[in-house]
Amino acid sequence: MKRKPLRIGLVGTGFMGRAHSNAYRKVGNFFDLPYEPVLQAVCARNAENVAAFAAKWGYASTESDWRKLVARSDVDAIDICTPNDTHKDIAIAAAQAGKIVLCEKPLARDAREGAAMVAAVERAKVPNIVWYNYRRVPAVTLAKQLIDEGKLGKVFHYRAVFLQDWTIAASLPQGGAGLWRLDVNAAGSGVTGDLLAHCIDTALWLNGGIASVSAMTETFVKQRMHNLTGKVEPVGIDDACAFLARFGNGSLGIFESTRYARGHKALYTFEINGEHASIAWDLHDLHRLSFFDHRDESKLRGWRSIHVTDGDHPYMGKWWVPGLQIGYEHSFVHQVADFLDGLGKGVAVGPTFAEAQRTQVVCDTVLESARTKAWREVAGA
Ligand code: SOE
Repeated sequence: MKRKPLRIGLVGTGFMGRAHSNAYRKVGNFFDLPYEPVLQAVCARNAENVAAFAAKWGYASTESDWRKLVARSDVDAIDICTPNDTHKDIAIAAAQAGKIVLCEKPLARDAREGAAMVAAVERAKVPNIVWYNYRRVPAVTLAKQLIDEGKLGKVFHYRAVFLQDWTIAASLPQGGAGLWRLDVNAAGSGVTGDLLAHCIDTALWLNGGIASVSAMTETFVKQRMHNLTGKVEPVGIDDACAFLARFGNGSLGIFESTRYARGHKALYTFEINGEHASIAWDLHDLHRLSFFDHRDESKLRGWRSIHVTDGDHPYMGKWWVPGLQIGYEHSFVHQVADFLDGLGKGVAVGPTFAEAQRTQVVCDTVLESARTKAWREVAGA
């Protein structure tokens, strides 16, 4: 298949800038697609850093002002990998310039910003997507297939946690490169927007809409030195959040996230219990899906650990040979592959901005419930 070039303009050179660049570079080697990403330009404020990043990843040019990048006629798509407080302005400007927009999660700091971004891409009719990458871990995509095939039957319970331990030290500052997730002005919220947003995106995808929530949050370290002001300032983010949820399909949800679970670096797990079967997944063992089916012959009944590496498992036919596993970075490759495939067919590929906005609304409702100490209905659920 002759591939058309899709010229990428990347904004941001941090952890996600690397994850996305890696995906653009690899995708064409493994997937047959109508488009080939071209690393046209990368943008970041620090000229030295951006030049080093461009050299390392193979970008043809650099910019130090995202407005210049958005205005360039030799760029087709803007990929936003900068802190959350910059997503709205870049995405809206990119949409107004007629660019395809790819945005790192969460869509925005809150649902108000998210709504403006959805309106902009819909008004401009530009293809758009948000990088909720865990949907495209093959074991998670397999979970989706099993649920859609009705293997679980009626779902009763959805349980998800995302645990980390990297902010326990009270001496850790907030703000600036690497630590903007602790600064409420840059991030919008703490674990709710950063980690629970992943859990909520997966849950909405696998189990449908959330109707109402009851939440509690805590900020364990109340003030931290701010890297940008040099002063000790109040901490405005939630360090931990737990919430109960009622799904539209009648099932009950429990979600928990914290950056204070000593020993856990990125423990994202979920378990879903249905009338016939249950499934469970663990990011630390991401190529396995646990499955229990009550309809199995009773003497053989038990939890199976499916090694999701066979040619007929989602995405796996494109990689090595059965039994050989892939990892975290491949979820980003899969997202690019699906997006480019959709672009060729003229169909939207999720999570679109509009879909990611539903996660944003749940996050806002969770924080509102915690603030008011009351159950809250999720608007538009
Ligand atoms: C936070 O530490 C973080 O990097 C999130 O921002 C990512 O979205 C998550 O996938 C891993 O943890």
